[in-house]
Amino acid sequence: MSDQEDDIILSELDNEELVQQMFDDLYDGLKEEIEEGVNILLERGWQPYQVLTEALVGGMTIVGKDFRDGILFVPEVLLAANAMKGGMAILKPLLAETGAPRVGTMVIGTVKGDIHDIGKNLVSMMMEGAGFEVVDLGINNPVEKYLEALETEAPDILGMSALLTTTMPYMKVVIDTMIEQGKRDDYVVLVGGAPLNEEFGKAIGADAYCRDAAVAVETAKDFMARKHNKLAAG
Ligand code: B1M
Repeated sequence: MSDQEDDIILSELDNEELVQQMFDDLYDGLKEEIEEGVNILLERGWQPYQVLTEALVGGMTIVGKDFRDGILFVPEVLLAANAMKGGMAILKPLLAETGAPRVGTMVIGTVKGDIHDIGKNLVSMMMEGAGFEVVDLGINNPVEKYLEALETEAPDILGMSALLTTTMPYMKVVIDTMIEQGKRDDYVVLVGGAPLNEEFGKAIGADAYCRDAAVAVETAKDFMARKHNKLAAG
């Protein structure tokens, strides 16, 4: 059979088949196919938020699980995240118009003295994939930069990344400054990076250490659910 005969025409699939196909395409990091799938669903009258949650976030959840379980590795996840970003770029302006609910907002950055950003970028993409608004401060962030972003962006979560044993103590500088300024309890602080561990996270006063991007998403969702339950309980 030729390749052409194997080709799947996305527009000929019914909605359920198309969403399943988009899960596969996201898993395989096929950006153009994901963009096409998103456009087809929108043309069929799907709300942008439904496309985001059912097709993209649904697909990314599978990617996240297989990444956590060691079935997928960083390059594949970056490709999947890139495909997802393609779909999200189409939905972003439409979501802003329709005012779809966001899961929450996170400000994230790599700490001062550290220029590693691959892990942080992966966390950002996975968080966006899970419906969070992410404000990425980039690399080499001094405490002032974090505090300024907390002020201007008013996020639910502050995420910090460090890959060096020499830069990870800087996370404590940021948290201590937040305490000094009476702002610590206004945010959930999540930290991550290869040299960290749970004990370190506790010792510096973070709310949680996240081993990888999938754990970061699960932990962030968990904290948001607790926050909403607290608000609902008054
Ligand atoms: Co650097 N480097 N590096 N490096 N580098 C390491 C970290 C190192 C372990 C290599 C080694 O020696 N074996 C070592 C650190 C040793 C130590 O401190 N104990 C090291 C060193 C020494 C250095 C330099 C000092 C080298 C030199 O110049 N002499 C230098 C430092 C520069 C600086 O930052 N000031 C340096 C430079 C670089 C490059 C620029 C070449 C490049 C970075 C490119 C970039 O990021 N754009 C680089 C790289 C690529 C690495 C390794 C090989 C890979 C890091 C990576 O991207 N991993 C790394 C060795 C290693 O880790 N195996 C190494 C993949 C990434 C997906 O994983 O970042 O762990 P990771 O992120 C994970 C989790 O940790 C977690 O989720 C992510 C996804 O699952 N996570 C978070 C991360 N951040 C999070 C934040 C969260 C939540 C979860 O917030 C909520």
